[in-house]
Amino acid sequence: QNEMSYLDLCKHVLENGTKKEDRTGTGTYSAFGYQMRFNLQKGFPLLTTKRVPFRLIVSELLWFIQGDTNIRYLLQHNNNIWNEWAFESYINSEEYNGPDMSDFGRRVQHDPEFKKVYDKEMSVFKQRILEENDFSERFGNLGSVYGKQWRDWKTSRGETIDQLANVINSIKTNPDSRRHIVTAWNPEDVPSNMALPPCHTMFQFYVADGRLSCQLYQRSGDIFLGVPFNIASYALLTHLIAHECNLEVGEFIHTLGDAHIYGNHLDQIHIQLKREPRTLPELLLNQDKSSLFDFTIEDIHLEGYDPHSGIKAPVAV
Ligand code: UFP
Repeated sequence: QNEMSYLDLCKHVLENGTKKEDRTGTGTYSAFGYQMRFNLQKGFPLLTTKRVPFRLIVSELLWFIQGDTNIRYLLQHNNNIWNEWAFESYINSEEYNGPDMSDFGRRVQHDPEFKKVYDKEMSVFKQRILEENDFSERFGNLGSVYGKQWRDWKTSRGETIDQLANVINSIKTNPDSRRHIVTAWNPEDVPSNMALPPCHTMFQFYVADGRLSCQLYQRSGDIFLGVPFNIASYALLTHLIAHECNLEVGEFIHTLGDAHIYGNHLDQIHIQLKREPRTLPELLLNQDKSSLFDFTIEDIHLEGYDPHSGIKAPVAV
């Protein structure tokens, strides 16, 4: 069962993880270097031991694939996962003259009065991103995040490289190549131009027996909140590229650097580990489209997703 490899990761870190302080001040249990394998022929690896919001994964991935770095598209699809990063640059700009929002990520979790003020400012911010072109250009853009590095990597000579189109081309024309790589880690852009230095730093494709496999190296993984998203996102990317290249799907191999469980996610992980995994869903892609660059949200469906209920947990910021 594919889901066991995720549940085994949770157990591994609970049993062998070291107590480690981290950037966010939350504290983690962490292990270094771990690998999970998901056979994509045996169902789509969206966890069933808790509900994972697939529509957010789809819109975020299509946003990356389009090379888009502006949160407007995400907001148009009711996806709020990148809002805080854009909001941060707005409140630090001269344009912002509302109430003090410093350290908002932590304060919203502990101060209900502040949360009300924050929610109001955030909702005004979102509205303006959606409605005002000029505002959205200035404050909706996250800079050198995944979409930029995948599709529009700037070279020192001022040219750009479309890594994603190139890798698809090389899979089609030279499947045996050992160089099917896309990297998001651009040392020149880390950390100054980036809202968040990329967590999924690079991935490689591999073709054998008519099947496309993908391996991701993720430098840092929040096992409870981030990793379930990351697994599904790369599984979906592998399906989309296999579809375009007329290949079957093979495996998704997920290699983690610092694999950590935050101290305030322990109860949640224990609840999840008591649950029995169910049959994985199947992914259905619109067969009338071939290129992943033409795919929209409506072209991607899941069938048979019947998970246990979602489990809430605070995000470390
Ligand atoms: N994180 C993930 N997956 C992601 C993402 C972030 O697990 O796709 F964008 C987590 C990992 C870590 C935090 O807990 O976010 C990033 O912090 P740092 O840059 O200090 O590793």
